[in-house]
Amino acid sequence: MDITSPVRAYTEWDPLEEVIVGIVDDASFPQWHSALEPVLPHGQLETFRRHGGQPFPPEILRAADRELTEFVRILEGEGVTVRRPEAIPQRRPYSTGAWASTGMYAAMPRDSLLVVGDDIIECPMAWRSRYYENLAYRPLLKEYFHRGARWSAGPKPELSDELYDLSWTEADRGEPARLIVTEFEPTFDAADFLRCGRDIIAQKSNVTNEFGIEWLRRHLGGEYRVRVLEFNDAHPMHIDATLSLLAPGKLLVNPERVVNVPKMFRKWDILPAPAPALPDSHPLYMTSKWINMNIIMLDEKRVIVEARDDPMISALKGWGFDPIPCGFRNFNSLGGSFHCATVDVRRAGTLESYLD
Ligand code: ABU
Repeated sequence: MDITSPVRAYTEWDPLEEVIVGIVDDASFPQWHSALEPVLPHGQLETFRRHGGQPFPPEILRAADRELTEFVRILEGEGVTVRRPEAIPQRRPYSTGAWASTGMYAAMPRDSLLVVGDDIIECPMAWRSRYYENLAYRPLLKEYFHRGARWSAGPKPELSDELYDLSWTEADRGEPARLIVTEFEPTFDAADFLRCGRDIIAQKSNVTNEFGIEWLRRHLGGEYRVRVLEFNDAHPMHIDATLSLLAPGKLLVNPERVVNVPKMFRKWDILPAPAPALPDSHPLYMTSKWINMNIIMLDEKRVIVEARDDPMISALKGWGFDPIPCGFRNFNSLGGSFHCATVDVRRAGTLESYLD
């Protein structure tokens, strides 16, 4: 392990030193594709069919951009170095020969880049609209590599029709979730993984298959245990509105999705997230309201929370944390919150075990 590497993170809570924060430049509805259907809120399917390949509403993007500026100001004020991706055109068509698409955004680095130890991994993402998303981060990746980081990438996926269950329908009540991705090739999004020292907590989802998890397991090698959990979530895509690792021994859980707390956390305090405060009228194009759980720890105490989420702020204070409010509701409309909008580049700390 190169301790001088500019990339180094073992947990979700060690003191945050450097972070990439996403941008909303050119952010656009992804072109319609069957892979979207299982994860979009029901009321949004028609919006995506109609507006695929067009920009998100400009007033939302302007307001989200202002929120990001404030988020960056807060992070820097707390002593964190903030880096930003490069704006790349998102509506320029591209094709592999087998299919064509346009892009989406570089707003959610947590989805496309996974940091484990000193390795920064470009994820083989399952959505065609995200095929080239990592180009926005390439200047940073090259710089981190030159300064001593390890830089890896999952096998570039083909994203041909064989990857998708084109006959996908909702699971019947009580059945496990049906996933749209097949095992044709490895795919995963970084946001389906959480770092807990030597344990990497993972879930299978509509973008992360077993093949992708196995690729990551072998890539990481014997120092880490990749442990796959299943939740009560009929439309899984990303684990970070289901579990949040707040500190050693403190786990925030989505009370609807985590019906039985996994045994590995039996010695931890289990903190059920308060019900989301977002009103029904607030547009959420690509996420559930449980995005209220998508917070980022600056260390074992300081945590950035949506400014109007009073129930979450009170709950965190009551559990001994120091919440720092930041308005982020417009950014939430694009499908994420503070955890999604960031990727931890470096956190102080060493590789330890926290779970049985
Ligand atoms: N990464 C966002 C997850 C949103 C959700 O599970 O509702």
